[in-house]
Amino acid sequence: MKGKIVSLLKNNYPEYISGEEISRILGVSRTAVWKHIAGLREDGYVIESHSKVGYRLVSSPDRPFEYELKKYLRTNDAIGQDIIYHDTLDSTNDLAKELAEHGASEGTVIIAEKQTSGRGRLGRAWYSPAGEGLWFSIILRPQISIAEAAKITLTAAVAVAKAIRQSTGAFVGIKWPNDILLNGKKLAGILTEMNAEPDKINYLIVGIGVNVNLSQAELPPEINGIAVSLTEDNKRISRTKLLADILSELDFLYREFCHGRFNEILSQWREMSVTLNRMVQIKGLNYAEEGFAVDIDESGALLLKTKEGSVKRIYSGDVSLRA
Ligand code: BT5
Repeated sequence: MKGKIVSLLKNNYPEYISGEEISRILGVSRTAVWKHIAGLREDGYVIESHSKVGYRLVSSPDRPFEYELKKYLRTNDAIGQDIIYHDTLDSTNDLAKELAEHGASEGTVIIAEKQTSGRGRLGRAWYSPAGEGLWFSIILRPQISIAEAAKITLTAAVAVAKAIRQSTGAFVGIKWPNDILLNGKKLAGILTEMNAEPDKINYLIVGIGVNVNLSQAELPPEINGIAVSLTEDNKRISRTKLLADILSELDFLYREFCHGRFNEILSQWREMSVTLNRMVQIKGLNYAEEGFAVDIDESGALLLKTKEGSVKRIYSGDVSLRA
């Protein structure tokens, strides 16, 4: 209902629309209209009201509510059909898992304005303050084996990097396997988690965090030197529009993936990679390797040429780029 009221207000802008007319068009009582207007004001919409003429929208908050997001989405099928928005969540991946367990459909998107226990890989913390970033998860149910799951992370990385480049002009690159970098610092991260049986995946949760309007000064000391945001000054970027662009791109690429066109995605990944063709150091849970990053293979593994001259396939780990 809130979305319908916002639409009416926007369509009538700059004119006023009376409470009576809203209640007639939407088939609800005037008291209900009044309550929804009060709710919208709490959400950050600035709505003028005058007893004789009714309501007029003055400004909208940049918050990715379902009804704001859907106006920009260009997804045909799955992704973004169902959008669940919360002010605060522990982690969007956790709610996504819970919903996936209860049968939520493929493409359901869970968004939080703020996360209190946002997670990275291996239980690392992901800083997710209110109002300035995009913290969201997508439920996918691809018909693939566990071994192929890494391809989804690569697909998501291409979608995020492409959408950011196209929508903001920021020349971001992808660092294997899951980082989006801007000027050598981390702008976005992807956490893919899954529920699987030996021969099939039941569901995948792709969690994505993007720093959009965070100021460098407010980044906690432990990430101040390594993290970056798309904009830090007064020029704010619309999170709603950027999220819609990312979801639209992911929807397109995911369909390409499902139609067996992963090679095409892989070549886009290579084009945007900042990892390939240079010396890197890789740290895993119980190993460290240094070498030349030659390529990634079609399963998403990094091919590392070691000093000894052998080429090793690396399936997971943290990469540091060497000069
Ligand atoms: C990642 O892990 O990069 C995956 C991050 C995924 C976050 C999203 S937000 C929505 C969804 N819900 C969740 O709970 N998570 C996902 P990893 O490669 O392990 O990187 C984690 C490291 O990045 C941390 O140890 C910090 O050093 C750094 N870091 C933490 N917060 C950051 C931020 N906001 N921006 C940049 N770097 C950050």
